[in-house]
Amino acid sequence: SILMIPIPADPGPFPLDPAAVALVVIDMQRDFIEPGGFGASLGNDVTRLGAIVPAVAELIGLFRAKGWPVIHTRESHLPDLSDCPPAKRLRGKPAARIGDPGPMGRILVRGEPGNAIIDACAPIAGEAVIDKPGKGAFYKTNLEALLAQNGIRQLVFAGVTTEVCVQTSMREANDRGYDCLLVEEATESYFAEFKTATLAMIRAQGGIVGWTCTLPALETAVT
Ligand code: TIU
Repeated sequence: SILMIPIPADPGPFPLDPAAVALVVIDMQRDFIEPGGFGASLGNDVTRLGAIVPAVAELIGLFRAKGWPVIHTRESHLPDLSDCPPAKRLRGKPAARIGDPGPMGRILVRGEPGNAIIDACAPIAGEAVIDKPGKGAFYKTNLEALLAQNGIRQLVFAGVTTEVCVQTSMREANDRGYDCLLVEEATESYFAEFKTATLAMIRAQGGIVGWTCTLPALETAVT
């Protein structure tokens, strides 16, 4: 389209189409970012993730200012855990398993305090919130139908964690034909080296999964 905005990105310019782009903010929920949630129960140092909150909030603000759609996801399970495979609940040696009581309510259960998106990234009226039982945002959700209904063909990704729910969702989107762009400052992992590796593998081979860019590059290009 002649209205396409080239975003300086890797492995080359991302041809952003303002009429077909949406931001997908993955799992910026207390479960992963605050102590006492699912992320901490797995033995992770959750403080690393808090550092990206201002960048994610800024990115959300940019999309809102442009009038471009913002979609939020939450990883969660039904209170009866009927959507939680036993393999997921039983994996590893967590301090508390999915569904167990924790300081922010039952671990990774829909509607519990820990499942809420943190205030700085909270959805506003009109923004879709996708509850997902898996790591990928498309698995057992209505995301694909929602995107089709709104003519969205490009997805800008942010959120946590880079190599788990963000990368899985980006790969699911890539296989479905969406052009995907991951904003570097707006995603984080519990493992610094996994973030670095994920960014590298996404944009390798000519953008085998998609593109990566910096937040200032995106802001400057679209403002
Ligand atoms: N454990 C971990 O790194 N992530 C998750 O379990 N879920 C998301 O990435 N949201």
